[in-house]
Amino acid sequence: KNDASRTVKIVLAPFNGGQPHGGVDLGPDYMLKHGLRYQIEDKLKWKTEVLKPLEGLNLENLKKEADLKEKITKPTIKRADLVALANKKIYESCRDGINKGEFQLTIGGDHSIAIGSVAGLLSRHPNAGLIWIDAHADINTVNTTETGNLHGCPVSFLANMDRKDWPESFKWIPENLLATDKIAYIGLRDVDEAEKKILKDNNIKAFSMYHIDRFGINSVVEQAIAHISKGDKDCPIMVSYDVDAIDPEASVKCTGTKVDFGLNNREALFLCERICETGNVVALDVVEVNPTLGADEKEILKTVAIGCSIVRCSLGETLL
Ligand code: NNH
Ligand code: MN
Ligand code: MN
Ligand code: MN
Repeated sequence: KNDASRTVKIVLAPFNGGQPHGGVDLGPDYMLKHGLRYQIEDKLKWKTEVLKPLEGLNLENLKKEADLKEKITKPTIKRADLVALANKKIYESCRDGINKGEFQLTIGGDHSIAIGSVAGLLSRHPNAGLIWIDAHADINTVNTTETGNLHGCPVSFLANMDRKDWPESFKWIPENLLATDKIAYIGLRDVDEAEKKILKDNNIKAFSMYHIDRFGINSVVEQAIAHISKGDKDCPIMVSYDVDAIDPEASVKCTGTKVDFGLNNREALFLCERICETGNVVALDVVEVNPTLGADEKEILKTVAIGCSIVRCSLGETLL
């Protein structure tokens, strides 16, 4: 919390295999080049250390091999073994390379990397609640996905849904990891029919853009925190932040699946500020920054900059 020895472990997850676009693997590079590490150390006075769980893997080669094979086999989920392998590395790195008092910051990469980051965080904080900020629910199972893109499925793996139908390569994921009543969504506006049924059947707390308009962002975040904390004022909180939650016109044009009418810039950062203010936030993912999808430098800079702002606000920059 307000401890002088606080350290951010920055986990780099430059992985793009969970969706069709190249370039989202450049998210970590761009955010670091934008000065993220300096901002955290110099402005916010946290120590930083960088972990690179994917360093040994030739991801582009592995992806090519998988795609070549899948041209013939046409599986319902794409590059499953590759996504499973990368996430196992991220999981192990988060589990073994980070101490309980340290802040886990994972920079993606596409949102499939949250399988590893959330599983890793829960290995240290099994009672943590998860706030998933996204235009999408990312809770398709291996059986419901329409696209086969695994960045649309991480929550179903974390919550152990349809486990019997998982490829063997995902079975490293612990079984009783995340209860569905420890999840709250904020920002939803493009949810598949099957996902709506999953949310409903499991009674999962989900705040869409409608709820933000109806109740305001302050009430929504308060309700989300209360829901996942279940009366424990010290309940650890993890935030998994997909930048496509933010409105494309407001700032986020460089992301693979833009959806109109999202969070404005203040709502986007207020969420981080308020969650930080609880003193309980232990981990953050920032995912789906894709610098190659910008029309010009200005668009790229805007997306990368708000990605960095999400981190700083989550670490307390704007709290007086
Ligand atoms: N629901 C869709 C799918 O399963 C879209 C997911 N895309 C995302 N998620 N960007 O955050 O493929
Ligand atoms: Mn997502
Ligand atoms: Mn999304
Ligand atoms: Mn859709």
